[in-house]
Amino acid sequence: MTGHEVGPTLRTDDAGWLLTERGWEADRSVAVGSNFLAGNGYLGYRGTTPEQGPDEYVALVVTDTYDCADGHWRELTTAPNPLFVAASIEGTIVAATAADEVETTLDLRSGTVGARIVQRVGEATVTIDVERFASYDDLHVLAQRWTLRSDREVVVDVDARIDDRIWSLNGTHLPEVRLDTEGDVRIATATTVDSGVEIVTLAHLTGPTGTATVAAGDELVVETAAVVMTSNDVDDPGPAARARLAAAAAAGFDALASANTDRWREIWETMDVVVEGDVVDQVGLRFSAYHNRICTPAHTDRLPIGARGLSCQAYQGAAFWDQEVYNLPPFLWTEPDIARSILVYRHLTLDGARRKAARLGYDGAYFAWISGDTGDELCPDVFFTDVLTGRPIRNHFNDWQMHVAPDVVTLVERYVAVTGDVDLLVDHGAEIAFEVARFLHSFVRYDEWRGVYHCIRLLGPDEWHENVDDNAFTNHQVRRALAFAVETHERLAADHPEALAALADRIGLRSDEIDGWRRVRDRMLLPQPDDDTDLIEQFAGFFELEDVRPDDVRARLLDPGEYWGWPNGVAVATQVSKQPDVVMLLWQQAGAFDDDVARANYEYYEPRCAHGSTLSQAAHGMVAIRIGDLDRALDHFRRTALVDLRNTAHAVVGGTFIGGIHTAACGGTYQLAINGFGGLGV
Ligand code: IFM
Repeated sequence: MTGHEVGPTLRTDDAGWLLTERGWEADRSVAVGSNFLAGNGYLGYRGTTPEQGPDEYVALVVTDTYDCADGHWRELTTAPNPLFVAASIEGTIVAATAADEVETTLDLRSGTVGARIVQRVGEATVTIDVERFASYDDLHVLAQRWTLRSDREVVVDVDARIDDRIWSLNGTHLPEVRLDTEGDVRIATATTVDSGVEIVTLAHLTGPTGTATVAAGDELVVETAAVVMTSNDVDDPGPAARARLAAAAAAGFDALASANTDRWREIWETMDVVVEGDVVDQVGLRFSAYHNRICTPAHTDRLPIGARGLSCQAYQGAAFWDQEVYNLPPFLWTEPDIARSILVYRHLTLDGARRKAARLGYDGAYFAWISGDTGDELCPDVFFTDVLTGRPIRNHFNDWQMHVAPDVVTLVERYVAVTGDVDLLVDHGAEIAFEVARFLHSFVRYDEWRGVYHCIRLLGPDEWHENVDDNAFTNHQVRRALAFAVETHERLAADHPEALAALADRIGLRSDEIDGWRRVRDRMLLPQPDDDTDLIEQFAGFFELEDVRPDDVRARLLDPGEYWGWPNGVAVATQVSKQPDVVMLLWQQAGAFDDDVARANYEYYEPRCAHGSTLSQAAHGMVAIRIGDLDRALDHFRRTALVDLRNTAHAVVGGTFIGGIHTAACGGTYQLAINGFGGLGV
């Protein structure tokens, strides 16, 4: 196999643009389908081959189709598959799972996914080549060209249609799929079971279906132009989708491909970062940039970036803090309008955050840990199962992991600082900052004895330690968000008094509230480096926990699938963290601590971190760069850039499927390249 080795079955070309996966292994199919995703922020089509189905995790994930089925979680819906094409010869299906050779490719320059299947059928050697992309020129369009050749004459049964067998993670969202045919157009119409979103999937097929004789050396070509539209796009998606399909079909595959390539060329003009050195680093970086772009619904400010993008339904197609801390910052430098629309999304979903705050007894807006189209909390009470007892584990991600609220405010602050876009602050950011400040003010607890405010009973970034007090990262972020809210109030009072008055009127903001924010800002307990060791304690009492390393606690597992965290996991009574926490603080608030503090804490906490989240390596890499440890920084970069390509994250934890593209790792990789090695700063 030519090219440079990325993984045992994966290569890249000399230029670092093309990825090639050899073979089809059932145990890599979750990862390969995600890695070779064709997408455009509106839809994602997994990197499977055209004859495959639910067993191989074929999925067309469509944004803005949140639905709750069979009493499970609210998640995005997977649509009927318009790109299904299967060939049988003498009763034998030509299929990746049965082939002698299979190759899947991704050309990152144009987001074009390719596949080659070579299979001996009787005396003949049959080759199928596939090219497919999700158009950036028309986000509703998918196009595929399927070409069959044989070295001997064969009689082929071609089955090309919309496949209504749908892989869905949590229940059946489309219980009835109506299939119709109008001339060359196949139509699938279905409505989500709970949310009532109508999804129309159309396929225009060019080429033979049924039985065809292919002479040796001849080609049999099936081209599919497909369109997906939903009733969240337009009131009546059927006619709108037909009009788009007519245009796409008239243009044909080559014209659609060249329009898509043109759009990608424009994107890469600003997004590409050239690595002088290792081509595997280069392709890892481009792969990350590609996925960070296609997971982002840049066409709208109504929708979030999912933690797994549109690569599957895991994590419900919804945003975590990952969105602001990992996915958004790259766009500050490349396409600031996209960064802006992500923040506008948070503004538009403030009501959901207000509902969460009110439900839990707080003021203001408490952003959801898992946030979909409305901003209401999507995170279920139970995420994992105790594999030893079979009992559900009640985690408190949804009610205690409150740093997400100040984290969003931090990005409003950074966005305005980098872009100078004060309009965003006036029209959207101020309301976010004020409502979060209200929430924080109602969340903190005053200790009269010491004269300080505490944050108690929460989760910091390290999710294995729940129910902790005064988490250093959180307390510092809370203070920063309050300071920003106060500054924003002062700035608007000075420069935009009318806008401030209108906003204050609308949200009923009183001047004594600002005094309250100032008071908490000035008296917030802020864990500081120890005078002797420079160490910052992760949370109150952390240093009293057992001081062991990840390998020590791993050795205590009774079952490899055990959940390590709260309440009874092996890490809970130890200093072993799932992911960076103090190190996260040193990244996000780099200016607040000097290099000696950064070094001491990196050296202490990194060996105690299990890197049990794909968010982990990028944060460590950023701090390693800061302290000048470039070797370790490069190691962190490679681990984050290649986590999906090498499939080194666990696909199932505590009984929960969490496969898909780790989009935070993608954004983190890009930040390591430009903010870290590239020197642009945090
Ligand atoms: O937001 C993260 C969290 O920090 C760790 N678990 C996965 C989430 C989604 O990526």
